[in-house]
Amino acid sequence: MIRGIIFDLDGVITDTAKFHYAAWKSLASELGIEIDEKFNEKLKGISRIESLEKILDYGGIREKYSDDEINSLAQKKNEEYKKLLKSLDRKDILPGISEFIDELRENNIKIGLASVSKNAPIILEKLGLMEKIDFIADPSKVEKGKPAPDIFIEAARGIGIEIEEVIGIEDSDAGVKAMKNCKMKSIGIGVEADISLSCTSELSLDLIKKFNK
Ligand code: B16
Ligand code: MG
Repeated sequence: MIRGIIFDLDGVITDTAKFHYAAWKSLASELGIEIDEKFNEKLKGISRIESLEKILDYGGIREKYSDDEINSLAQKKNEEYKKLLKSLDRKDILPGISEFIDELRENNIKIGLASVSKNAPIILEKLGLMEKIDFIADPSKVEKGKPAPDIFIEAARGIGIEIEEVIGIEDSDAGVKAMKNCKMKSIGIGVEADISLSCTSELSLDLIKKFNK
C-alpha cells in the first residue's frame, strides 16, 4: 500500500535547471570553459560542488584550484543563481503538480522532498508550496549525494513511512539510480524508471494506485 510520495524538486516540481544552467554557463565562461545544454544534462541532480568539479574537469583545469577556491567559485555561482530565482512564483510550478499534491493530501498520503538543492526551502516558499510538504530532507545532513540513496532514505524517514510504501519521483538518471539503490519504487519524468512519464501533468492518484496491485 503506497502511503508516501517523495518528490525531487528541480525538474519535477519546478524547472530551475534553466537558472542553474545560466549561472554555471556564465561562471564557466569567465574561467574560459564553454558549456552547452547537452553538458548541462550531466549536472542535473548533482550537488553544487560536484557540478563545479565536473565543469573544471571538462575544461581540464580542475588541478589549478584549491578546495577554498572551489568553494568560493561555487558560492559565486550560487549568488548569481539566487538573483535569477527572484522572479520565481506560483506560475513556475510544473503542469499538474499543484493539483497532484492536493489530491495526495486529500487522500492522507504523506509528502516528502528529496532534493540535493540547499536552496530548496527558499524555492518552495516562492512557489507557495512550503506548507504542503510534510518533510524536506536536508542535503547537508546526508553523507552522499545522488546516485547514493541517502537523501531518499532520509526523506522516507522524515515522513515516517517505510521505503516499501513509498514512491519517488525524479527527472534525473542520478536520482532514479539513487531510488533503485534503496529499492524505492520510482516514477521518472523524461527518464527511465519503474514507470516513465513524459510530463508532470500525467501524475495522478490513479497512477499511484497502479503500484498497489
Ligand atoms: P543548489 P534536485 C539539484 O536539484 C539540481 O538538479 C542540480 O542541478 C543542482 O546542482 C543541485 O540541485 C544543487 O542545487 O546549488 O541549489 O544547492 O534535482 O535535486 O532538486
Ligand atoms: Mg531533479
